[in-house]
Amino acid sequence: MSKMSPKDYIAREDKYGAHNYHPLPVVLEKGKGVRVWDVEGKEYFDFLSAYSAVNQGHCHPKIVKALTDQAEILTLTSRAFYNNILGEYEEFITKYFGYDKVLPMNTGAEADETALKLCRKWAYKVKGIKEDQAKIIVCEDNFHGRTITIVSMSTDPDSYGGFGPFTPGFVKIPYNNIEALEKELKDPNVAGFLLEPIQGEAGVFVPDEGFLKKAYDLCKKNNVLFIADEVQTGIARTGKMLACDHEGVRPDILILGKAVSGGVMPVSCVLADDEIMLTIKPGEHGSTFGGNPLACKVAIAALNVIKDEKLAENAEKMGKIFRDEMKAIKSEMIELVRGKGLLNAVVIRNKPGKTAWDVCMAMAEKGVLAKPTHGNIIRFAPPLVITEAELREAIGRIKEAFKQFE
Ligand code: IF1
Repeated sequence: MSKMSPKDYIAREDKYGAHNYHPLPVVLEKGKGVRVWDVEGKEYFDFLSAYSAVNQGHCHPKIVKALTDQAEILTLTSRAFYNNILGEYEEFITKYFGYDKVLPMNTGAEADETALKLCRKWAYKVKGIKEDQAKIIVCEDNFHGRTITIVSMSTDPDSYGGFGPFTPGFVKIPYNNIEALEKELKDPNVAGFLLEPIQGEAGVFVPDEGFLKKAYDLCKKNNVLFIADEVQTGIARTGKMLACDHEGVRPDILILGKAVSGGVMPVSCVLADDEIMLTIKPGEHGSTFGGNPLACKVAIAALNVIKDEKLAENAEKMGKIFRDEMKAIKSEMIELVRGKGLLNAVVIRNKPGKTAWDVCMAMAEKGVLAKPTHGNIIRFAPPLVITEAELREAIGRIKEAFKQFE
């Protein structure tokens, strides 16, 4: 059969795969560092990083080596037995983030679900809320994953529509609204407050300076757990190891995923201290692959890369350059530029033929990959290993793409 064209790859996925995504018509086959190549050999700068899972860059040699070395020794035992790697990882990651214990899972959604279960258990076993009465406060425009319970917390019809009936026990408040939080915290049945320190999917909403600290202090005052979903904002993406670090806030429950593995395989986890973590007893929670030896070795390597290569500092530095350069673009299409570290977004004034999608298609043509969210917001999140030269090269291509619409 002659070499397949991009259209052939797309048609095959369309025929045999569920239609739960609408990807940009780009067919990738290779990735290295900040670059990816399509099946025709065209090179792109990856400015999505698989939604911040590839912070360390595509196929980082140290992470891939950890994978291939362990893959030839032992990949999975299940938790029915002990193994020689899980404890090494548990000690490593709890010391890395400063918590008593870790509960290893695989996807971000599973980690969020785990956090919800821990919060409810803590409510009944420690805070003393009556069984089945625990409430968890969440924010409007949140994104925490795609399970039924998680979409029960969502305010986005695309996320929850047609998937009812929903899990009860969630109270929704506007994001970045201390007064609304203070009001709901008066309810003695509230056990936790779950939030993204920056709302990624909603379009990189950065809350007001001081919001996280005020929210944390209010939760402490009301004996409510502050639960941070850092699946997307964590692992150095926003210029600090965790987005909560910008305000010196230490979440009671910390949820991590994505770049914990550098995008090499699904690895997620929940970190908490003993009072919370030990409310779950043997047999009350688990996962076939959670904490498997392969994932443990990959995660250790991936997290070492973050510190060894000072990727938080680089994200901080490159992010400032990126936002300054984007703000300097004179285009009536650009409504505003916002973000922190290398999690940034450009809000587009959509007009027919001049939408965020059109800009993303034009950027792809120029060799920069990004994708719109909510129709008019383009999220820019390159791997944190990007050098200033690479960043400026990519910015030049982005500017050219915008120029096409003048
Ligand atoms: C999709 C969004 C990003 C997340 C936060 C938990 C999860 C995610 C803060 C769940 C996952 C992914 C999921 C993917 C697209 C992407 C996404 F647009 F959906 F929201 F990044 F912004 N908490 N986000 O961002 O982690 O189970 O996927 O491992 O579902 O389309 P997961």
